[in-house]
Amino acid sequence: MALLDSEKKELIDFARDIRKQTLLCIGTLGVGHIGGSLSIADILSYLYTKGMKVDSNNPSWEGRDYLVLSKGHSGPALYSTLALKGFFSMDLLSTLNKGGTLLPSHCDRTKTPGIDMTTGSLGQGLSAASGIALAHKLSKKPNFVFAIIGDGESEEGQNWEAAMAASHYGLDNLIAFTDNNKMQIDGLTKDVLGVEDLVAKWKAFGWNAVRINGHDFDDIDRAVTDAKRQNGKPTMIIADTVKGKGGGARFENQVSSHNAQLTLDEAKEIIKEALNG
Ligand SMILES: Cc1ncc(C[n+]2csc(CCOP(=O)(O)OP(=O)(O)O)c2C)c(N)n1
Ligand SMILES: [Mg+2]
Repeated sequence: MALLDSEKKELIDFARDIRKQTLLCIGTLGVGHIGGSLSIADILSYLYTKGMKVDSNNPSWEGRDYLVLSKGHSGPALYSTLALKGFFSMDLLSTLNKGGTLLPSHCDRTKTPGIDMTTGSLGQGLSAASGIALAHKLSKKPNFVFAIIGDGESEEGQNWEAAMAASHYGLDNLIAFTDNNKMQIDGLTKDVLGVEDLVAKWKAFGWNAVRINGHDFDDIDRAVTDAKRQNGKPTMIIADTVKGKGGGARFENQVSSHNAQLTLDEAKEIIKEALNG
């Protein structure tokens, strides 16, 4: 069933709030991974509003769905999502990556309520997500495990070992996204080490694979709904996204947005101009 207009409005508003808080917390610190955080804001908005079963009052609830943010450098977007949903106080966002913080620049499951896996060393998250999914399958538990990897991250060979294992074990409770923003730390992915055709590659590894617009909530909803109905196959959703989406001309579709300097005043200016306040 298609999304209702009211649901879509909620998702759009929440994604804008995620982008706002991401810019504010990185602006407070002065530097951070802006591009890859802003590109997943719509996916996070969907997952934490509709896609995943979670309980902000009980982040380690056993019945929850899991998220492994394998591209752990995008932590600021996930922290903003979790704070806005009440997993922890909004005040914590201004402590991003400062001494003693619960919000390190890359995700750490031992520090932050709602973070399911420690990530940041690219290439490992899909293996962790596969392990969590296999454990739940063996225990006949209904939880879904979500993962988000980067297009540049897809160059890491360990992803393809995870791909084989997840398909071998028939992990239909594993739903992964590739945040396909076509850029990585120091260039265009196609120039550094091309990874396409991603849909053909994941299908060849035995996965259900589909390509969507990662900023279109109908597309995201259809792909996740279909993934949850799969029988015997994990799903990879190749989400075409724009790096730095919502960050204005300075950050949108710019390789230099990957890890960039930003003052709090500049963040507020971008929020006014690119995100309508
Ligand atoms: C194993 C490993 N090598 C290098 C890095 C440094 N690094 C951090 S982000 C990044 C680029 C990743 O590109 P992509 O996966 O496309 O991320 P996004 O565009 O979403 O930011 C690199 C090389 C790392 N974190 N881990
Ligand atoms: Mg990328």
